[in-house]
Amino acid sequence: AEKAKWPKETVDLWAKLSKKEANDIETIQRSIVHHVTTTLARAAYNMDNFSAYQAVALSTRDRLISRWNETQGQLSKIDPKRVYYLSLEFLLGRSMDNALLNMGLKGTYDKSIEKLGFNMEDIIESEVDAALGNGGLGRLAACYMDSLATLDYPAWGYGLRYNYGIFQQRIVDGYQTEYPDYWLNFDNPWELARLDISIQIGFGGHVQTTQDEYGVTRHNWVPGQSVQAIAYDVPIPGYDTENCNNIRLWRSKPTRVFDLTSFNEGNYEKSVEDATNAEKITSVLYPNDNTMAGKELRLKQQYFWTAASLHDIVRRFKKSMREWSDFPDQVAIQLNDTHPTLAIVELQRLLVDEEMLSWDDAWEIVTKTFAFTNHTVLPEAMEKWSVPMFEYLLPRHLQIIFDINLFFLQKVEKKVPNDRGLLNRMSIIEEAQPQQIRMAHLAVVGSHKVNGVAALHSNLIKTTIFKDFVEYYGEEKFINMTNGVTPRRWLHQSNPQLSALITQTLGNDKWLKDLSLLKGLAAKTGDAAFRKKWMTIKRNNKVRLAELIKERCQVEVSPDALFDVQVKRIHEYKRQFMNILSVIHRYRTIKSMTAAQKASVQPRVVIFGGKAAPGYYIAKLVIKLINSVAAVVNQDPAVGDLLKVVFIPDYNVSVAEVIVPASDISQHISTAGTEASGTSNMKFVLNGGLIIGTLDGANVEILEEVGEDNIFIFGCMAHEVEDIRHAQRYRGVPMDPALQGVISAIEKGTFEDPKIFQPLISTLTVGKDFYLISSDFASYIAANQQVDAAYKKQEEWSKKSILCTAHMGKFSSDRSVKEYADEIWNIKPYSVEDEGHL
Ligand code: T68
Repeated sequence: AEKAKWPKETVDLWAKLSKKEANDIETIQRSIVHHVTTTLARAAYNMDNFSAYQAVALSTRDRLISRWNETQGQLSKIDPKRVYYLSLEFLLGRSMDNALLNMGLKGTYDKSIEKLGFNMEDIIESEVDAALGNGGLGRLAACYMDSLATLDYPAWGYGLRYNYGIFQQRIVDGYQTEYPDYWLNFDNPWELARLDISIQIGFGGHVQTTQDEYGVTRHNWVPGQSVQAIAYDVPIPGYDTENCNNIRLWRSKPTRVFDLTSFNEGNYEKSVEDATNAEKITSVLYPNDNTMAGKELRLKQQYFWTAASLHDIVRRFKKSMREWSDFPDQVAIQLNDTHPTLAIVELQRLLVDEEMLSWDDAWEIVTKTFAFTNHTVLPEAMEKWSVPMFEYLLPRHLQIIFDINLFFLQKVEKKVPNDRGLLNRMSIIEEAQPQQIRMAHLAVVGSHKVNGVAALHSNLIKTTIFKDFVEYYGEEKFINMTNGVTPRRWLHQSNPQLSALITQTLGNDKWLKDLSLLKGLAAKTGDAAFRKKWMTIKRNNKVRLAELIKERCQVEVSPDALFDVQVKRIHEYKRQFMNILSVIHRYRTIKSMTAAQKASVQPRVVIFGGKAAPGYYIAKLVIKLINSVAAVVNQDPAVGDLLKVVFIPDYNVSVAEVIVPASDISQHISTAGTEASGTSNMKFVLNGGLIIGTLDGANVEILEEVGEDNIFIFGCMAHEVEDIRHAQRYRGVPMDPALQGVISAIEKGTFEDPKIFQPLISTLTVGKDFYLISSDFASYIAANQQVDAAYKKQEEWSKKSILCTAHMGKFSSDRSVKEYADEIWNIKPYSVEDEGHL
């Protein structure tokens, strides 16, 4: 029906009925009960916490979707330049609490629910995490979406709707075991299925080459199979704004057309098999972080997702009837790592093969549109695809990549003649057997800006993996965008007491949208009453974490001990191994003490958490070692409360929300130069936790902000690493004696059968210790002793804690996102008006 053709009374009726629902307690209660009795078909007498959660979630969802609809409606009229954030991972965690807080409805809902006989804190626990990510990269995307919405930027995320998120981790006999995370089991109220939005995606087949009427060679890709992409939209509400952005996640479905071909040929089984294969594409998130799996299905995921997203973006652009040359003025696309790099090739293909633009015109549009974020320098994480496999799946795209490479290398040759070595190093194609496509090179060549994620990392990539490219393109293309985290989730939501104290102290809650205002807290370090409140809140958060530890690990820990936390993916470069080795050292030291000496030991609870990639043998052994050490230490009467060790199973976003506010000290101890940024370091310090860390990633900038009195730094620096490795390999460096003692203890069987840990210990033997545990060990132990000593002076410690929070303004993702908007995307905020109706 067209509005223009309707009689006035129909138009008025629609206007009247599409008024937004009011947000008073009674209206909210009605909407909850309405969902209980209709959507859920339940009654008050057969409600439990889970159904209460469902009803409240559905009521929240109604309000979210109204905002989403209003925002998207207004935006499509205005049609401003938008940014599209392409990420294979969005690690959102739970949505309900966050949505209510961001929409300003938490208080009203709390009261509404209480009167209906339920408690908000309890029902929140019924929500499963949306765990569509591995770690930092996926969580960063989620924080950026929160900031983009809060700052009123017109932004969409594009990703995949995996049926299975990151696996669930259980610990069996000390070992990690993996279980599928079928998070959609109980329906997902935080998405909106757009069954009307479906896009055909091709694979395989061949390329037809023809001459057009002007004698120009035209290429036409004829795919051999196709699947459908169905859109699912996830509304992302901003904080303290009506604006509500969108993450569009694609789900794969069989195409009916192709089913029918097989079906009509009488090949029913084949048509069912094709259908199952189509569904497989978005079935599972690959569980690796900082490593490249190289599986065909992963490449299919990448193409499926980038093709669907680009098709959608191009369709939206075409509605505006603008010239193609305006495309980069309407569209900015950010590539979250190399995973979406095929989007560059797909846009070039659409423009040249389907829209008939010249190669050069198309390429100019492409390179003005894309920008690329690099998250790692680890060689094992660099994406490469074998040419034969690629050709089989995407024959036309391979031709385009070879052409991009040819034209690029011709320009390099022109600028720097006769340097075969240079051409080899810079080529998008690696001359291996078989040839490999280097996705990072393709991403650099196809983008106008390349950024690292912390100052140190951004400098490092300019002198290592992208050195030749910096010389060719010039410095301006390679910039730094230091990561950030959203203070809404990582302080306001996860640490409500601290948030309230800060708001009370600063006189208002403006700091939640301008985190630099936290510096106002620095003046309060001299106020003993304030310090007391500050530390009481920390202790309350530690009590909450102690309860979680009791429940999940069956270990009692004292909230008066120093809580020492290392939670992150388990990876050799992050050196959880070094941490547990230092714990063994601590254990041995305590065991050797007299009762009098023990009296002066600072009690410590060492808390680990994190998942290892299922195929990463050494990382899984580290988990086993931690659990074996915990088993011995925790029941040793000679140690008692002086040392406890726990491994919290199934670390995820919602567990992090309990852990982060409760830490006294957290560990960010990667070998210098290996952790691109880290983002949990920012979250811990924001919550008044100090950190012990190396001069790596964003630790360097955190040190700059909080000052050296409020952070514990140790270990070698990034520029020293190569020399140390060289010396170890060729000169032989004796192992640190303390470390030698620890290894002997393991080898003597202090913690289970030492044979189990032999492969782990071998990673340390001289010449192999790639992550420099041995050379950093002594300074690590010393730094930990400084932590103990500092923690004993509680008054001083409370001042440090306050100053930490006070100096974290820089690390808001609002700051990061604004820098991206100004320096890369060239987009402006657009404020949605609350029109009160749709
Ligand atoms: C992380 N990378 C960096 N990768 O390790 C971390 N990898 O230093 C940084 O703070 C964070 O990105 C945000 O910039 C990852 O998390 C992955 O998870 C990943 C996933 C798939 C393939 C490779």
